[in-house]
Amino acid sequence: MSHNIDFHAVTGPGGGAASLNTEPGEESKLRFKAINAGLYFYHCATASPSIPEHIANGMYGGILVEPVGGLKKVEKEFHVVQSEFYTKPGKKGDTLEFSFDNGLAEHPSHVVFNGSAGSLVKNPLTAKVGDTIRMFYINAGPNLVANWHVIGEIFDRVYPEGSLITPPLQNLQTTVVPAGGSSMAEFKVEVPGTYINVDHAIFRIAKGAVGLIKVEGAEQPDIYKNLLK
Ligand SMILES: [Cu+2]
Repeated sequence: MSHNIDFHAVTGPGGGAASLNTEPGEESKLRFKAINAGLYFYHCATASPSIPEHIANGMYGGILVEPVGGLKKVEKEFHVVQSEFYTKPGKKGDTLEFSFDNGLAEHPSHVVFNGSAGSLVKNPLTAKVGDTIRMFYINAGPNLVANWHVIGEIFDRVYPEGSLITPPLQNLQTTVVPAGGSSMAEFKVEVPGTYINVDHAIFRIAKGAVGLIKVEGAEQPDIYKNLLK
C-alpha cells in the first residue's frame, strides 16, 4: 500500500504529506525549513484504507526542532513515544489483527512505550545519581490523552505540549500529553533506585504502559532513608 509522512514540524500542505505520498517501490523527496522550534510528532497520513489505521499500526515518531543556539547540555536525553494498539482477540503468541471497531470505540488492547508492551522494562533507561535527565515524550495516540508521570520523581521543569521557547512549569508530578502532541521534561535524579515511567490513568499499566529508569550511585540519606535499615 502507499504511505506518506505528515511532519507536524513542517509548515506547508499536509505537513509534507501532500508531496510525500509514495507507492511501493517509488521515492519521494521534500525540502522544508524548520521555522518553529518545538518537539513535534510525525506520522503517516495516507487515507487508504484510513489515516488512523496507518497510525494505529505504528507509523509515527518524534522530530525535535531545537531553538536557535540549541538546548542546554544535560547528562541524559531519552525519547519515549506512547501509543495504543487496537486488535481483535487472540491467544498469546498469535499475530493479532487490527480492529477498526475497537479503534472507533477508543478501546485499546495495548498501551505501550516505544512500540511494544514492556519494551522499557526489558531495556530500562539508565542514569547516575546527580544526572539531569531530559525526556522527549511523544503521544502518538491515536486516541488517548497521556497522563505522564514518573513514580518517585518530580519533574523539575516541564515544557507543556512541547513548547520549547516558553518558560517551563516547575515541580510537576503528572503532565498531560495530547494525542498527536508532545511534552518535554527535565529532572535531576538525586537518589539511587528504580523509577517507573507510567501513564497515570493507571489501569493502562496492565495494557503495557510501564517503563523503568534505573539510577545508580551512592545512597542519599538526607533526602531518602529507610528507617528500619
Ligand atoms: Cu502508512
